[in-house]
Amino acid sequence: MFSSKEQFKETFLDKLNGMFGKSLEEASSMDRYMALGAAVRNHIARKWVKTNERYLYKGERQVYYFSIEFLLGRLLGANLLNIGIRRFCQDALGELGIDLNELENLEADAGLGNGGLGRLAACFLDSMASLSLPVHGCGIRYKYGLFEQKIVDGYQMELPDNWLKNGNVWEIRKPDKAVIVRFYGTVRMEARDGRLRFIHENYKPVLAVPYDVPVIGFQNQTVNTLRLWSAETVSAEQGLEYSDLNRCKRLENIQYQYDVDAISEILYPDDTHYEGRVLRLKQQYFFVSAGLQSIVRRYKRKNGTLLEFADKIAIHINDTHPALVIPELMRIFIDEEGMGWEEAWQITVNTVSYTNHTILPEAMEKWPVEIMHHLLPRIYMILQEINERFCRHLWHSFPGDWDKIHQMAVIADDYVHMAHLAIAGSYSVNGVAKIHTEILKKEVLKSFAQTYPYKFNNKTNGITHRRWLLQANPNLARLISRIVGDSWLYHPAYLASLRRYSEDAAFREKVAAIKLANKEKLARHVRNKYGITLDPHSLFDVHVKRIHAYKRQLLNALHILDLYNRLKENPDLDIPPRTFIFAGKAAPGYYLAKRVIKLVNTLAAMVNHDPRIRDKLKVVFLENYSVSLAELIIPAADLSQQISTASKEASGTGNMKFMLNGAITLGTLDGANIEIREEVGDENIIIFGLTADEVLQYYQQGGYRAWDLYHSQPRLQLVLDQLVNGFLPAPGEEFRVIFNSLLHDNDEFFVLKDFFPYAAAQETAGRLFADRQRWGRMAIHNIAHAGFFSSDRTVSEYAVGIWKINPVVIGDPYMVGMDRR
Ligand code: 26W
Repeated sequence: MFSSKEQFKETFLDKLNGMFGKSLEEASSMDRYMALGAAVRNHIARKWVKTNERYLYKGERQVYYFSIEFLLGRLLGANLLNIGIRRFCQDALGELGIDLNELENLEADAGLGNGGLGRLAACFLDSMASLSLPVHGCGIRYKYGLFEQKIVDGYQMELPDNWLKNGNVWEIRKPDKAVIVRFYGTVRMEARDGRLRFIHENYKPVLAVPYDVPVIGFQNQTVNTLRLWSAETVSAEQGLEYSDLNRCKRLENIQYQYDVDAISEILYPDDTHYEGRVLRLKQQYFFVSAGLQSIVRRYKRKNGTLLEFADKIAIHINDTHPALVIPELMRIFIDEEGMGWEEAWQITVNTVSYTNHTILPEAMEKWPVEIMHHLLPRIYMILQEINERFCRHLWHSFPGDWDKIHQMAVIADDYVHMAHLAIAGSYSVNGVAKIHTEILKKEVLKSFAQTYPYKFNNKTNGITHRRWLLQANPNLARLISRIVGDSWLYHPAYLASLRRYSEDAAFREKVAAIKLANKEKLARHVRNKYGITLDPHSLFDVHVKRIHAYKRQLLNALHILDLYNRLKENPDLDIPPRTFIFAGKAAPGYYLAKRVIKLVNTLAAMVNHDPRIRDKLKVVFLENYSVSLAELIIPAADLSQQISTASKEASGTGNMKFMLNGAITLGTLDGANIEIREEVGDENIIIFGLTADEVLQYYQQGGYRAWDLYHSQPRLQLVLDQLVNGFLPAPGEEFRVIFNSLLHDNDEFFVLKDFFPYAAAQETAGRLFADRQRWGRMAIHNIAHAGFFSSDRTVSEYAVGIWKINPVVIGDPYMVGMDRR
């Protein structure tokens, strides 16, 4: 801890002088931000080292969480809060005439993720460190994060996200811990000492260099590590074997450099359609192999043998993207450690656990055998062996049922099926919300659940309440702590003690005042950036998330058009003034999603400029949705739109962030919405639309008849016609594809089918909002019941139910000697 403000200021100024050779007056804001970051990093350095020592000496099981995405956002504010010195720094910097908020806003978001899956990994890191759990992250240090979205003339444009251009104060490069990952080449078999050896030759070596980022627990002694790997060319200094060096020389140098750089260059911006691109597979194997090599190396240094590996190490894979951990572990055990197949397999299966995040068939990863074979020849051999043994095993469960075995195979029809690999090669498979896990067990992975019922389990997602309430909504956090104390920060379930305050009118007023201030802050941002004036007293109706057909931004848009029509027909229509707020990125190649963005922007242009309805409706699309923008938007929301086609959204986590900030959910019975309803009760959530069972039933029947609805519902017909009859201020055929997806392609996502139930739910929302006392009660109920959705709860469930690990804390008898050092 800094002993005084004076000492802190001295440290900060020393950093500024040392790093930039500048005085306070000369230093730019960016210099100041960097100096502050470096001071904070130094401040926790000792704790970081001590945490690792503790883990080492204690010798209990450690977990490695492998994820191809970590959507961290900014770190300065979160780190200061977790260390417990944010206030202190703010005051001390204030005395130097520096605004801490300004410095915090200079930090580039670490946007190393697309959406839910990546942000979940980031929330988990925070909870794992805060619960003193020995879990480390393993991922890729992308040079470019998720693209920056610009809206030009209503269309999405993608710009590179050069987030490292000013450097990254939070990372430490560890070149001495680099390892070599091998691609391409051939495998030679050789009998030596009575054993068959596999020798990988003529491969292209890539140097994987780790960058470690500290993950600071909330006001405890834990600093865990997120290790991100960066790809570099191998050179003589790296102490390469002679043969490797020779090989590099033989390679076309420029091409080699280019190929290597590409590996950790960009994050794939598509989280909906898997793409069988070689580069993506390279990325996956790159961080998997690097991570495992460093884990095994470290383990062996401590333990000598690998006999107890599965007792001491757990590897968790976040979706199937890191599923190559399974054959790669087998390769290391067999080829490098000389183990037999059976023993290696047993250790591997007992080490790996897997989370599934989606049931969308187009997102299920499968790799063409050809690509796998060419890029990773030895891994492919192992996959073939895994497949053969797995199919033989299935034969016992389903004797004679070739169809079933074919359906379940790891390799079939010239593809490697990654989910099948992940299930066969792990001891635990979990879904991310109750309904999602049920659908996995009963539909998508039914045969697997029959074969391995003991592997399947549910772990409903969660979010870190520290970032999403304490940090994003400091005034609400302070109010809560004043009323019920601050133990909710450590035990989020204690938020429940707020429940009875929903009946306290004075408290409701305070909560409402904070909400209003948050809305004013967002309105200021919108005004400064877009020149659009929002009424902070209007209902802020918010739909922010990736743009995807199943998330149904289109349903929201069509309803706005319908509302506009009705308002024009009857300007006295009794609805509270509403501000529709959208944000979200579409995958660059996702044509339909991009048209939906254009549609929303077209509606905004039309509605916002119509003097007749101006004060009743506003529509804004905020560009470049990111963690930082979410932190601004979510605390300002009244209504949280979670309107996916039932069965399609595995869980959703935005829904949880909104309720924690006192927004009311308007949603379908999908993902975690179902559990939110269970927590808050029917009267504190607005539910509408088809259920998952109904949707699945329709699919079995080949859908419903969208045209019938069109012909029988004039209101709907009008809206649909307006998409294509020149009514909207956009080029002629602009929205024909949307029209066609609804009518000619028969509305795969039930937008029209759910339209009237949705409109009715929206009316209910408006009515409830108009009753401010009622709405205030609902808001408080939502906050009070959000504790369950803290990632502290989720991560504890993983720790107990899957990983079987305990917190590692100071004060444990084992540690006494060490703590005194
Ligand atoms: C293109 C390959 C691909 C496929 C799927 C890339 C990324 C994915 C992810 C699994 C998509 C994703 O982010 N899924 C979301 O995961 C969240 C965390 O569990 C859930 O809350 C969301 O419902 C789910 O869509």
